[in-house]
Amino acid sequence: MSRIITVGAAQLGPIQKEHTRESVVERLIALLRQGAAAGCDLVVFPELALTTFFPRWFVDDITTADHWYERSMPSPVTQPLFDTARELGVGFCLGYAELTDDGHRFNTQILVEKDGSVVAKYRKVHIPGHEHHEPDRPFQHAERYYFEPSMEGFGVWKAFGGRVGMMICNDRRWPETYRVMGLKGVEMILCGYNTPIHYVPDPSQDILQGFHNALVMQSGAYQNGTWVVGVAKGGVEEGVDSLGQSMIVAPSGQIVAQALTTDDELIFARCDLDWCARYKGTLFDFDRYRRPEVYGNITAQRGVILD
Ligand code: CDT
Repeated sequence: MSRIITVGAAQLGPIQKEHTRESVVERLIALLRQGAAAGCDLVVFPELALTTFFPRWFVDDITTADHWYERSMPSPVTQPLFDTARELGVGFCLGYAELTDDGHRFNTQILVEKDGSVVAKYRKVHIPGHEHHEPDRPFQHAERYYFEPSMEGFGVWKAFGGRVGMMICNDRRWPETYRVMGLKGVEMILCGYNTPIHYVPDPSQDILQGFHNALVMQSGAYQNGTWVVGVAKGGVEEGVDSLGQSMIVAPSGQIVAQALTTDDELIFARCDLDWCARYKGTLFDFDRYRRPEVYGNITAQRGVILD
């Protein structure tokens, strides 16, 4: 017996400031239809997939940025995506900026089943970048101004015949992200990202963006015996070049599919969830080999404490 999810990673090319939500939803629907034609059960879209990556601009009054956020999901503009999913019998995962009724702002991702119903919501935990305007930068990365970090942590949900978890962009660089989900038996982690190639605090990392992207997702997959689906919004958006290289990684840590462009592009793979057990039951048999009694620092402290 094998448990197969055919998953599509629906990479997006840039979304410019003047592009309407309606035009973006049309692009998402076109990718969803490609996914259906390829036999996908589930199609994964990037982080903040409905708009340009607006944290690259700072505004003094955050309410003037409210138009970048979604107040409901589905919304009138996104409803056609949900309707198409139900019509095609294909689920999806979508990242967007969320503004709650009580004024909280999250970087959010939802998992939608094949019948168009929302089965899970994840709000980004690791918020990178800066809180204040930094005028000397060529572009801002003010996620810490626009989003609060979620206190809900990392969920794993029974969906698509397996155990599915979610993370968003910078979360993928932190081993704790994968491990918390690994401890909940995750079999497939879905991750949207927007990664500028130019890393302003240390430009020597620019040429390593692709390497680091693969490194963290491949090691997270292998060390936790899980599939990882990483999906970019890539290309030159408002003058900022962003990494593509969307990929589907097996529990072995091997890349089984990778995007070739930085445009709208669907890649897909037939993912056998039972492959996870080969790693979870042997080298990474957590119950047998982990030593939580000596891992206390991991949850007890945030930064480095020197003796
Ligand atoms: N969106 C997001 O989290 N991007 C970060 C960029 C680096 S921090 C400025 C990332 O980890 O890819």
